Amino acid sequence: MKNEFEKHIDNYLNSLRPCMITDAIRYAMDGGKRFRPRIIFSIMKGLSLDEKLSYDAALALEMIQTYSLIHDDLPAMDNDDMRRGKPSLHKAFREDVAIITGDELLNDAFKVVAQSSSYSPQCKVNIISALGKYAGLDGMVYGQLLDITSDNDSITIDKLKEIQENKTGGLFKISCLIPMYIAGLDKEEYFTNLGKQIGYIFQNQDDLFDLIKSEEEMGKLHSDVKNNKGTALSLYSVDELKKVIDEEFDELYSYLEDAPFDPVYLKELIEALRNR
Ligand code: GRG
Repeated sequence: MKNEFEKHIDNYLNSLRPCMITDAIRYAMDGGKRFRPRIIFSIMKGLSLDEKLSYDAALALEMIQTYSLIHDDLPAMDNDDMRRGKPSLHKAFREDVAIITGDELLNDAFKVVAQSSSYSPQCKVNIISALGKYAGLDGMVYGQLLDITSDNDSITIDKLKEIQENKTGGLFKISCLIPMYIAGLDKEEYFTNLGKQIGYIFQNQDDLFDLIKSEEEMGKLHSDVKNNKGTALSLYSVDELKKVIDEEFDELYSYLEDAPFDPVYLKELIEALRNR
């Protein structure tokens, strides 16, 4: 049975104009792990807030996550044929349709927050600004630029961390900031650093799994080597990278000791991340 957030996504999908783009959005949104929304819900619980209040912002973030994957899979980017365990959008539909479906998801993400009845005007401005900032040139888009212009031979640890903080950490920063805005807290630095740290771990794990897990388990093809991408495995052996990831988890746990919310729910999610 679908959980409440999945039903919220369905309600959004059912509100869209029936056309090929809507079919493509429905196809692309299906099958994600919803890890970024789940971070939001864990922090909401830790702040003793009803997680439903965050659903529109979480939906917007998941829409931006989905657009980024659609565009990342395009022939001009990673050229991946599989995503979320099925043919990537440009394979299942058409390349031109995939491009504008990504565009539409990005546009509509801002509209979903702007039209939400869950947030005060100031809270909407804060959430929309964070989405624009950290999914854009102060986050994911900048990270993607660094990523597509880096290669296996020229990557350094500093460059790798900069890519991870922006490309992957950008959306995790938003996950952590959304509950902060909803709660009306003023702790931007704490929540941004929390998202950054989760981003490092998530991306290092992704690079590791790209090598050691099967394509079936990953739900996508192993394209980093094919594309001569600079990844953590350009710099570390598998065992070294596992150690780096363990140290990053330790740092995350010690950071959570100063959390301005009850971290018990986020820790549960982080444990699931550790054991995935
Ligand atoms: C900015 C034009 C433009 C395109 C965006 C940033 C980007 C391109 C793509 C990101 C692709 C990527 C592999 C990012 C690293 C983070 C990562 C591992 C994403 C996959 O996230 P999961 O595993 O995926 O949470 P699901 O499908 O579960 O949502």
